[in-house]
Amino acid sequence: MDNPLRDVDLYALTSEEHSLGRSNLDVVQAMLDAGVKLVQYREKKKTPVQKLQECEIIRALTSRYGALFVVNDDVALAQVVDADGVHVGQDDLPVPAIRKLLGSGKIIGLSTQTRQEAVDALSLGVDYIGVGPIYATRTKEDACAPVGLDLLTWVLQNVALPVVAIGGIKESNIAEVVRHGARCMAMVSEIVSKPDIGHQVRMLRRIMHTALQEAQQ
Ligand code: TZP
Ligand code: MG
Repeated sequence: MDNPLRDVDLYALTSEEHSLGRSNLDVVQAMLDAGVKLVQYREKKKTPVQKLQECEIIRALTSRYGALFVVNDDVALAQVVDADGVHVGQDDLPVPAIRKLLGSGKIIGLSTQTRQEAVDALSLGVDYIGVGPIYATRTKEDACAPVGLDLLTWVLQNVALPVVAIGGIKESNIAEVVRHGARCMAMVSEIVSKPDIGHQVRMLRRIMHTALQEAQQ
């Protein structure tokens, strides 16, 4: 498939426990209103029925806004709500099995933490890879130590797959991540934990674009 991240600068994830008391649905609505083009549903603490109900609504919302919808971890959930794809980690169902279930028309994203994992992703047939955590993060409970910007640069130069940088990315370090080659960045707390999500999304995207223009001069 074409690069699914082609039009995605800011890759936005949900996390209700970090959302200042707001629901995932309210947060996603605000993200979409502000121009987010990809939402990943990442929710570790709800029941299957709650997740299904939320994902059905988020599927409808993202379709209305022309945004992509990716479900974290749960392939069956992605299938049943007709999400655009799934994002999985190294310990989830293996990518070839997921491809068998979803077929070629859906997006499969895979988290990678090492050069080897990123290289191996090529032959697995994923559509994009996550690289991170770039910086320290407290959002993911089992996050490994930061992999750093050097891994990001290496992967961008050596692995022919679309890349999303993730982990500890914030207003204050976006420009640095852009200078290391990233064109797509995933954020959780820097979006969902801010009082005005619309304002925050617009500000983060503006900083990305300014940094990109400077990097290209
Ligand atoms: N995978 C690697 S780091 C991370 C995930 C899901 C969490 C990123 O959260 P934040 O708040 O943007 O650091
Ligand atoms: Mg996972």
